[in-house]
Amino acid sequence: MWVIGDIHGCLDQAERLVQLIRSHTVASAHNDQLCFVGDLVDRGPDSRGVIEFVRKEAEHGARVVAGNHDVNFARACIRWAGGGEIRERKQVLLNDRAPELATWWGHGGAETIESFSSGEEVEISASVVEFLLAMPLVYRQHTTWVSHAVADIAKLTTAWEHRITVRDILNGSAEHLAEIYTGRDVEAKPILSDGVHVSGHTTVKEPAFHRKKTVLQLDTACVYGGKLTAWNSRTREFLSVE
Ligand SMILES: [Mn+2]
Repeated sequence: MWVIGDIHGCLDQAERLVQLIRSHTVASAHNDQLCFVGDLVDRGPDSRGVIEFVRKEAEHGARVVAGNHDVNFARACIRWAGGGEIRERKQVLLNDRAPELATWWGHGGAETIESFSSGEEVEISASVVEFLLAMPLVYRQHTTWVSHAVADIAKLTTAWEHRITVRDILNGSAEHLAEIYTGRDVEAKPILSDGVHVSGHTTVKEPAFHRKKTVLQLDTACVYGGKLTAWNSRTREFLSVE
């Protein structure tokens, strides 16, 4: 499997990285699954395009887990239309100062709204909202675990076994699992007995292994002028684009 780091609206880098993976795949004759670590949206120029791109890849077998930014965007969508389609004037949405949206506005949410607008009108389809709500927190393939942030293995196991999604987080039934998309303390967690736990969330200059190589941090800050990185759990290769 190829695990891909935080995209944050950087559609160009996402497309080029997946193209690079595809040409690599042709050369290696192995068709490894893609898995995105979440934070598809916010800060970058084309969150809408990134969601479309990842949805298309998902139709062909790619997986994605939810990041804190995806959860924040979903929370706003629920607030504005209860899970249905959103059609509203951009300024009305941008002026919504509800406390539950404060974090999102402070972390690039306005760029996401901009990407869903044409002129002064914003349109977010119900199928986009449903895609966000259905994002799971954890994906596991063999001994590789993927979640947006570093978290206790017991929590990862719970979220995986119960197929916990963003919907469960927002309806309050899984709030105790929020560490899975917000955790940052790599050293505090018990290490896996085998396998690798791959995550994004905390930016690193180069992909960084911790805990006797059982924890990998893959967010190489593409939205801040860094690069977008992918890691292959079978071959342990890295690929990246600037
Ligand atoms: Mn991020």
